[in-house]
Amino acid sequence: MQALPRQDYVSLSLPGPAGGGYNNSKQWRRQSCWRKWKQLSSLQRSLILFILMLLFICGLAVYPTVTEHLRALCMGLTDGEHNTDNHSIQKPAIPHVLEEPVKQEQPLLPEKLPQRHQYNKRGPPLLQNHSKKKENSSDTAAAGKKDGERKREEGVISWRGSVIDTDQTTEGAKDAKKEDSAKLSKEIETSWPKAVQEAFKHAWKGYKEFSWGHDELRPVSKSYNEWFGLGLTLIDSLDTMWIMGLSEEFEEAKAWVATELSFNKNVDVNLFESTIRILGGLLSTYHLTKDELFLDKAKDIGSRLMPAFNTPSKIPYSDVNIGKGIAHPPRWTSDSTVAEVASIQLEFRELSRLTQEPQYQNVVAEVMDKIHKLGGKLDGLVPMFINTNNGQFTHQGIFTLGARADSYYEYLLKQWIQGGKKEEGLLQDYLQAIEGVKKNLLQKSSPNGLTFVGELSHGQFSPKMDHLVCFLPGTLALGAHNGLPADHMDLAKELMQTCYQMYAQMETGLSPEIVHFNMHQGSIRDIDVKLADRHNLLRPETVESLFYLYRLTKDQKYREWGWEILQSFNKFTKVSSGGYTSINNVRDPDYPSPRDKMESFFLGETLKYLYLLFSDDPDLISLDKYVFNTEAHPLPIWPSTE
Ligand code: DMJ
Repeated sequence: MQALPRQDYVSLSLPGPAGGGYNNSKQWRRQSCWRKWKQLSSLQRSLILFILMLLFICGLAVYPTVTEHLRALCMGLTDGEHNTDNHSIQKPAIPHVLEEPVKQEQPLLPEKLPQRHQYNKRGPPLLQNHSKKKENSSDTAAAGKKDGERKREEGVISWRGSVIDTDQTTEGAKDAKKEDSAKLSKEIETSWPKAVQEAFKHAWKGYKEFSWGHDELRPVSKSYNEWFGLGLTLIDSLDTMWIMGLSEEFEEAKAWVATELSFNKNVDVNLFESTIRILGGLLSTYHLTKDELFLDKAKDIGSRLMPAFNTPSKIPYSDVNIGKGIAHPPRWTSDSTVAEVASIQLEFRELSRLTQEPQYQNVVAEVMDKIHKLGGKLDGLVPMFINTNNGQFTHQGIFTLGARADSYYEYLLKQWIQGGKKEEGLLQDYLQAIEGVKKNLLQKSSPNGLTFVGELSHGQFSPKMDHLVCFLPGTLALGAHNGLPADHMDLAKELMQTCYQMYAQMETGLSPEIVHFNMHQGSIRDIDVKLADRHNLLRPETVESLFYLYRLTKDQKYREWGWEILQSFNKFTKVSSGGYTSINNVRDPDYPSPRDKMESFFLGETLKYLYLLFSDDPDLISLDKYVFNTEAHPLPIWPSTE
């Protein structure tokens, strides 16, 4: 086909008043305007100037709205290019495949919840504040509301119109609140866990129909994505189905594990991901079911991962070919990330305990021991990379609780708990790290003073926080429950509020991958989201922490927040033919732009934690008997006799 000549502009020739060209006409208009201006009285001139000033100020006030729209227009192009998980990049897909945002069956009327979850109020910052105030003054129904409920609504109102709790309740209001809470609790127990089961079944339907036995569902294109080729979603979901009592689904998945799952494959797998999802999933399913099938499979994959530790430093490589028994680092570096090498211990230690073969525990203990002794930390905080040849930290001076470091901190505490709280070194490293967080990374946002965990780069603080950091409130609460300082629980509650706001302040009610907090006085909102960070991958960290906070405080608000989040997932990520999809833009409820991928952790973690959050059976995976690995697979706390 012949290419058409490119035309970048259209030329117009405009006649001037005296037949002149464009330049003359412009000059003529300028002169005539000036003449007219001179003929005006000074009062008229002042009036015009005043109106112009007013227009200019109004223009500034709506500026965020304008930019939001422009950004939304660009989203499809830019966000699709950003992927933090190293999986294949999916093109943004058409939105009409998402479930129509009709009201789903809601066991609780939205009016009964504190007014935080009202999509029609979402909008640009200034409008929201404005509409909320107006609504408060004119809403006569509000006058009849119970004291406790009204007090809640009197909390600080964020720019999106959501309420940030302030604890100013009177005694009478507290009683009313208790009554409300008991009623709510009953309703929650009966219907909310069912709503999570329904969500799981819908996700499973898509997986079963379009990607059975493959790694991840692509719900929009009704196909699948292969990462390791090991049925990742199926394995990650096993214990969730068991916990939810979905026996039919569990049995068909078990049959697949028995007949189809083989690790004798010439594939490269990531050591960390396959340990937390596959080894962790199989071990926890074995514990819940006592079915030897899962232990046999766990031993098989565990032993195939061992070559990763054959490195000069004993710090493992990131990748292993489980068929050939050869491990290697990524092509571009000989570094591994600290989170990856220090978040495989719970699983390997448990494998040793079950098999009575010490080699699994030994290799991961050596990694912990090396990191424990390394220099280059800052008040217990670790850099993000470690070299597999010399065993030293690399890219030093950068500290985060987010990607590449997060679960190092989580596993310090959890190994200590798993082993019966005897391993002093782990505890000391954990306590020191939390002090390091307080000293170096903790700040408050403006205007509402949300506590957040930022990052440090060569002494320079950045108010950036990954959604991944939202594991921290749960971990801190778990530590406090196990006898660590009570102020860890205080911090857990503050950070929980922040993580909730990362959802509540977005137009879809879903958190972006990364947020930036405003710290300067006079900011109009606490949270900003950069264009490239607006995606939501159906991640679990916030609902994970909500589960811990609810279990350990019994404060009903954490369940309400979880319920809001579930509804937002249903509204903006549910695909009608089955499955849920990650999305590109949490700021655009009209075009969230599906990414066409359902991560295995949505079934393995997000829905499991939501179910446990709503279930009122404290023995359903008791926190005094089990410790969850970083992929939400519960492993037993070792009996004190061992
Ligand atoms: C999961 O695989 C694990 O929770 C991991 O620790 C972090 N990333 C995902 C979920 O976000």
